[in-house]
Amino acid sequence: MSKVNVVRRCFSCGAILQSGHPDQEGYIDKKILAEAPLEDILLCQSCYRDSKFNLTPVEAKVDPDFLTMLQDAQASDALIVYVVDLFSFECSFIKEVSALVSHLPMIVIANKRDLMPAEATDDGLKEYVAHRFRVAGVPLVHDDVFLMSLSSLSDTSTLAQAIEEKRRRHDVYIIGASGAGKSFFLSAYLRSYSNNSLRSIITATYPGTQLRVMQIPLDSSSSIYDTPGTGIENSLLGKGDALLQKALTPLEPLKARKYVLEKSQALFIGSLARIDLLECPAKRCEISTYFAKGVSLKKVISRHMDEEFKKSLEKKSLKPESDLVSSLLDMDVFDFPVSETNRRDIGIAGLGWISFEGKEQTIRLYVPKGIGVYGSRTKVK
Ligand SMILES: Nc1nc2c(ncn2[C@@H]2O[C@H](COP(=O)(O)OP(=O)(O)OP(=O)(O)O)[C@@H](O)[C@H]2O)c(=O)[nH]1
Ligand SMILES: [Mg+2]
Repeated sequence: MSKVNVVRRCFSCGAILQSGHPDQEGYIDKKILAEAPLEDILLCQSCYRDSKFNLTPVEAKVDPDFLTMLQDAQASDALIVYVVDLFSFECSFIKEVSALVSHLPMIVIANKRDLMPAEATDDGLKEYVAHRFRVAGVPLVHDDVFLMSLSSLSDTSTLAQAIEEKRRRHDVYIIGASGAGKSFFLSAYLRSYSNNSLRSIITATYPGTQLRVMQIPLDSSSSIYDTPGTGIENSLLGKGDALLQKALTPLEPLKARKYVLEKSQALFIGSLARIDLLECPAKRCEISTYFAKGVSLKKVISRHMDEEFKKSLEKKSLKPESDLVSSLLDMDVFDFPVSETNRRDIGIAGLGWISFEGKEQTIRLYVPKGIGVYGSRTKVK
């Protein structure tokens, strides 16, 4: 048989890659096309320039009105009560928001404690949350973090007292990503609230913006504001239909499902995501995975991983499946070269995370386009 050349396609747009015509579809630098190993993912120059690939994990967008409101909070030296969801933690961070609130007094409510695995400790979780805020530029300490399970009628009196002390008679803004638990907090807070002002609780448009906020008077001149949640369009919990949301939302404490991966092996996460162990100098990598029960996981050993993934999508064998992903072209790809040697997490916004000992691995993550990913120190020690 005569020689056959493999035709390579752009991973993002599918165009056949070529180096002869820079003005035509599928153009890529000659050297890259000639020298890139066959298993490497390649992008044509146009897709690469469009930043469709692997540049920075996506952050949620923020409504400019929200920033206007936070400027008010800043001007009045208000207390920020920042509600975060411990399960879907990553959506909480938006650079512009962190920048505006970083110098304000702050209390963080780390909600949905009930969903954390049995091995998670209160101290470990508080330290994790404080650390992640510090990395985002907000100087938070362990004692500013309150762990709560607000959907189970928690006692919020200690929290209410901390808010009262820390606000120094200034306004209070409850902020956080959509679905983090702000309204649940407010309901709990209102159970022991008494209105000592002459003003009523109102829901109104915040001055100078289109935002609808609930304003609860605290005294004659200050109030607490329940503000609209910031966007979670970079989270799987902000995408897809109700069935998908149901499958992804844990209803009970997460239980670690453990796997051992060797170099070039992969873990398929439902029909939504995939983790490949590209490099592993220590030969094997033990990982604990934390996903809702309804998310099927499958360890895959194959020389043709893309083919296997395609077959798995076609067979719809792994749950949940979603029309967000019908082929690899619907996915963003991120590589995590792990240089740290402590216990690490790599996670996918709204889906869950894996945890492992850092040992110079390189981990490749495939996620639906537009979904945020992160790597950090571990949440559960
Ligand atoms: N497991 C668990 N779920 C919770 C907890 N608190 C709230 N939820 C769930 O999280 C969802 C969102 O809670 P909300 O209080 O409405 O969230 P929010 O921050 O006000 O959301 P937006 O108003 O959209 O910004 C609800 O479906 C609750 O059932 C909790 O402590 N544990
Ligand atoms: Mg709400």
